[in-house]
Amino acid sequence: MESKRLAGEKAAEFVKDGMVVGLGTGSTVYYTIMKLAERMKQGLVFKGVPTSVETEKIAARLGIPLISKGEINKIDLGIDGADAIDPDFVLIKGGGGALLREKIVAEAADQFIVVADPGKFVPNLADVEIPVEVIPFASELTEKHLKSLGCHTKLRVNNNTAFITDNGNYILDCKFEEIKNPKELETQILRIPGVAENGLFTDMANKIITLNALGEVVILA
Ligand code: ABF
Repeated sequence: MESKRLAGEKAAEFVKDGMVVGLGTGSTVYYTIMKLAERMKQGLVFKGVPTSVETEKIAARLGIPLISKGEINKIDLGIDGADAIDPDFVLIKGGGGALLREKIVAEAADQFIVVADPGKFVPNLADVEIPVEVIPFASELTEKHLKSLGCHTKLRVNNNTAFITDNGNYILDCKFEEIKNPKELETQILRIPGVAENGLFTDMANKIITLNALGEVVILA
């Protein structure tokens, strides 16, 4: 989609020589990664930290140098997509199932830029399911606990079998009737034993790159 390409490519301009860059997952940040590979051929020097096996493969195919696991100490800039963005820039991520590594990278990055087509903006986060990554051990108990927070849960499936994340976990997509305080909800979900991470990203986005009604790229901060 053209809007994804424009937003994604714009973000690549923020990468400077010598940076360690968190490379997100999804169809918008794909264009950022492609643009970065192009800039690399023109002399840009940087290293990437991929947020998923999928992104790792794309980066490796493009010859982008990656920092190995166990050697990730500092991330200068993270760039990633989102499934939903509310008026306070709270994000819901994890539609692609990569939320755990995405949050580790977003949290660690000095700056975090979100690239999103205009369709990702929602007035109310409760309209969107929150993906929750749970470890398979006793996941029924974790699910029961999640339901006690007031949501409907749905085990994510792929080809009639449970979807397995890059970390060997399940995803429960959780639909709340209302979300009054996203920050508090993010913490409440995280406190449940068995939850590895959830897709609410509060207080993380420093910039959002998207398109306005005229189809022009805009940077919201
Ligand atoms: C990733 O990008 C995921 O969290 C999310 O599922 C996806 C966003 O979608 P898109 O493919 O439209 O960029 O960050």
